[in-house]
Order: sequence, then C-alpha cells, then structure tokens
Amino acid sequence: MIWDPGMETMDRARLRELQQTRLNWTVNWARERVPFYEKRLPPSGRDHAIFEWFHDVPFMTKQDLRDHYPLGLLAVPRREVRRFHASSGTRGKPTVVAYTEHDLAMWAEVVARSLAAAGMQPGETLQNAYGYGLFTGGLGLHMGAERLGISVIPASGGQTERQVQLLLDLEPEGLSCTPSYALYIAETLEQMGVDRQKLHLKTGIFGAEPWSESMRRRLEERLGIRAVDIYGLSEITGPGVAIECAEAQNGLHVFEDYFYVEVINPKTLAPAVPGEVGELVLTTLSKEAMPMIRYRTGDLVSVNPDPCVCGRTSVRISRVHGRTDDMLIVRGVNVFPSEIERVLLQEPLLTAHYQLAWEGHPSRPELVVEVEAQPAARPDTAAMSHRLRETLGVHLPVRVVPEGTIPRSQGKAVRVVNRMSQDR
Ligand code: DLL
Repeated sequence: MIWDPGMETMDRARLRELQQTRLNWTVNWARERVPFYEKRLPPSGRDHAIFEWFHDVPFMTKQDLRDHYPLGLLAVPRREVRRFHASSGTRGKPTVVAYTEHDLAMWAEVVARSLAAAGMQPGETLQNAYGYGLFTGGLGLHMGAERLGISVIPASGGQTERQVQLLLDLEPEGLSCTPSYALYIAETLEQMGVDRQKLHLKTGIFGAEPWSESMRRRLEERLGIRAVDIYGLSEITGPGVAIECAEAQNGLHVFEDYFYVEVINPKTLAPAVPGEVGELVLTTLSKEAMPMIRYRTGDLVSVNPDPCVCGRTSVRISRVHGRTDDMLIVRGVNVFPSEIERVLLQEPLLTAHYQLAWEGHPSRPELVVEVEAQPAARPDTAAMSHRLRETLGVHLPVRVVPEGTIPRSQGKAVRVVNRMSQDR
C-alpha cells in the first residue's frame, strides 16, 4: 500500500521543483537563525539558482554537532522544542537532536509511509521492540504506526521471553526491532518450544544496524515473515529516512520530498555515479528545529535511480554496506562486518550469531571470526575460511565457540571486540 501516492509517486521533474523550493526554504531558515550556517552559506538573493551553488556548500559531519553540543545548532527558540533525542554513538560526547511539533509530524508521516511500504495495513498491530528512550527507534516507530492507524505494543527492547508471550497473546502482524534482536527473539521462541504457526506475524521491519541478505533469509524463514530494511539516523530525523518496499525488497526508497540525497566518494568528496558505492550525504528539506545541510552520514551506500515495481518514483539506496568508521583493515585489506556476515551465514550449519575478535599483540593483530554451530553440527571451519578468503580477499581464521557464548543483542549488536594483549 502507498500511504501518500501524491508524494510517493510524484513525477521526477515535479519532485525536483519541490526540492528546489524546499531547499531554498531550508537554506534561508538556517542562515537567518543559526550563526554556524550564516558563516558557511552564501548570502541570500541567489535562491532561483540554488542548484548552481548548493553543491559547493561545505559538508557537515558529526564533529560539527559535537562542537556545538548541546544546542548550538538549534534554529528555533527553546520553548518551541517538543522533544529531544540523542544519538547512540559510543565514542565521545553524545549528540543531541531536537524536534518542533512540525518536525514530529513530518517524522510520523515518513514512518507511516515506511510501515505501509513494508506491507502493514491500518487496523493491524505492531510489536515495537526497538528501545524506547533517547534512541529514536522506539518512539519513532511508535508515532508512525499510530499515524498509519496501527495499534502499537510498545514492548521496547529486552525481556525476550515476554516478547514471545506478547507475540502469542496479542497476535501482532508486525515486529519492529534490530535484525540482531529479531534473531534472538526467534531463538528464544524455539527454545520455549513455541510453534511458529501459532504466531500471526507477517512483516518484520528491521534496521538501525547493518545486516545482510543471508540474515534476511534466515529471519524470514525462522519467523515466517517478509522482512524489510528500514534506515534512518537521529541527526536527520530517526527511522523512516528510507525503507524497502515489500514488493521488490531491493533497495530502500528515500523520501526525497523531505530528504535531499547525495552520494560522494569519501576520499575525494567528488559525487559518485549511480551504482557506485560512496558515502551518503543528506540534507533535510523541511526540518525546523535542527535543519541539516549536506550532512555526511558516514554510511556507505550506492544509489539506484531505476523505476521500481511498487510504483514509487524515489531513488533507492542500497543496503548500508557499513560505516566509514566501522571498516576493519586486516593486513591492508578493507572489510566490513556485514560482508563477513553475508558469507558466513550461507553456511546452514551455523546459528546466525557471530562476533569478530581482534586478538594477538597490537603489533600483529589478528581478526578471528567466532561462530556458533547448530546443535550437534560440525561445520567445516577451514572451508569457511576459504570462502571468506575467496570473497573478501583476506584470510580470516574461523573458530566455533560453544552455543550461547556470543552475547545476544537486544538493540544494536556489537560485532567487533578487542582482545589484544596490552603488554608491550
Ligand atoms: O539507528 C535510527 C533507526 C532506528 C533506524 C530504528 C532504523 C530503525 P541512530 O542511533 O542515530 O539512529 O544511528 C544511526 O545507524 O548512521 C547507520 O550507521 C546505522 N543504521 C541505521 N539504519 C540502518 C540500516 C537509528 N537499515 C546509524 N542498515 C546510521 C544499516 C543502519 N545501518
């Protein structure tokens, strides 16, 4: 179902006009209200030709948010703020984001569109197992579901046996959480001896962390659902910046009437061509409290401008391959945890839990892939290492650890751990 056909299937020439109008609005709004933007944007008066100069505006990064912590980029008087959230970043100072009433309505709107694209219908029920709190996942999905006319079970993350009980008792058609938590829920369901046929689930709305096609197939099978990928980040709004449609499950539609998309080469900063992987750069087109102009997300994607079978006319971004700052360098070769996942999970004898551990001495670090085997299975670790080497071009030892050893995630999974010896 398309929630807002007028916007979501808009002719691209008209969309471009709308983006031009909204970019102008954003630029003026930000320049007049935030000294940071006043310094970096050209003076007003050149609005009619915004696309001629917009691509010369300097990029922003998370560091700009940190430098202006907590509210230096706020573009509205404090009393107009209706909500704060904070990014989940583990490094350095957190970054705080703010929303006006209008911003919250826009956010609910894009999440409503997302849930409809995922295949959910008004009148159905969503069990929302994203964490509620400063993280945008819980409240973001919640508001959007209500906007679409869905009843919400605000389960939040954790208490996994209770999650299973709620799935059985309240019969939701949808489950939203991180893919790693969905896996843990599926595992708990099996451990509790629950017959999957008793569930009413048909849709999984999974995101907030990188995951692979192999993981999708596993989750779909184990939960008896169709799973789609939802993307977003607190700096831009939260979940609902982009989502896959249930029809194609092939790339995430960006809601381009609210978010302007660019992809750049993270080294040269030159624009990437369609299909080329680069860093996603986003500009908000209607946000009042904290507009973001040319924000470098750190997320690596490619853009697909081809029409989609679902009828939406927006461009699609690929799954996030990884973040520029999550890239692992193993003996000079760049690899992302999600690429390792994609290869590993092709092995049916493994559970889908895995972890990557840096071991050895810091002068000669070694990345070990830890996996768990299915009960009584004896996966061939040498063959897995070989497959990883063939696909990723680097040798990674694979170690099978006892079932239950790898920590289960209730939110964003921690894929990489450091066990290097500290002695010199
Ligand atoms: O994770 C918002 C969100 C909540 C998205 C629920 C989807 C579902 P942050 O905590 O600010 O916001 O983290 C944003 O998470 O820059 C990506 O690196 C990563 N991320 C988000 N969605 C995906 C996804 C939320 N579908 C950061 N695939 C982003 C891969 C994702 N990575």
